[in-house]
Amino acid sequence: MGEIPESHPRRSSLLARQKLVDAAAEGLLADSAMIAHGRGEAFDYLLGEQTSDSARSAIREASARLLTAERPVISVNGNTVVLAGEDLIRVAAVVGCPIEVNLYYRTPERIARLLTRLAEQRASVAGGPAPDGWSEDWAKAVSSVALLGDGADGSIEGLEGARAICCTNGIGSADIVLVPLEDGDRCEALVEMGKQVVVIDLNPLSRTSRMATVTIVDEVTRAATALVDEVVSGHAAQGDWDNRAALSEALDIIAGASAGE
Ligand code: PTJ
Repeated sequence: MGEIPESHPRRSSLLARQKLVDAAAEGLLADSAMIAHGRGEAFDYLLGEQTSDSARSAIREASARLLTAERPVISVNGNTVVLAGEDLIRVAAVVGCPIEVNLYYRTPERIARLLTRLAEQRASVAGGPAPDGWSEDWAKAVSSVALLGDGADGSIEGLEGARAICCTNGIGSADIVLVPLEDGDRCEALVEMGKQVVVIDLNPLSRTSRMATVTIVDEVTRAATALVDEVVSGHAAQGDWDNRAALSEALDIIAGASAGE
């Protein structure tokens, strides 16, 4: 793809697409990754391509829950590593939790390639600046982020086949899982196992969005960047979280967009 001018109105969208095109050529993505992304883009367009106040509240709630959990884990798939891997490594460094590569379309080759990509991202983040407000040894915190997914030895109850596979020292023993772009069945199975599930999904109507404990209706790249700020700030939870209300607020934004408000 040629240079995209800084002023191009769809610059960030075009850059994200190019990242996915390159990653697909490198064998990092599922065959249907572009379809999933396209569906996300359509919802993002209707949401105004910005983090809403309601999504910001969900990000704050997610942050508070991750920081107070005993065994938090961040679960990532192909699209997430490519679009938001570095910021999720920053989140993991601040929270002090592992990242597990856990795929819907699981193959050993993709697990290995995504773990390699995450290790490269971790090295780059460790060598870069600490987020504003962080005062401890940044390189040490980042280097301590464990990358799981290889040799997975556990399973998610209630699921069959490759989708059930997970790491016992990751998702298997987690009390809260942050899992962007998740599938509805797996989200439900994790909730059934008594875990809190925080999802990032642009579709407020998806089964995943409706099953999750906290749904961040936002684009994964933007949400991950905002989540870094939140975990560093360390705000407390806001009290009772009403996930249905958060989803209704997202639907109201979409309804307003289609009515030309
Ligand atoms: O890497 P794998 O094998 O785990 O496969 C990953 C995909 C995403 C291909 C797989 O999980 C899949 O098919 O997902 P779905 O069922 O199509 O769901 C994707 C959901 O994520 C949809 O509700 C989209 O609206 C949403 N979505 C897509 N892109 C983004 C997004 N949400 C936030 N940010 C995005 N960039």
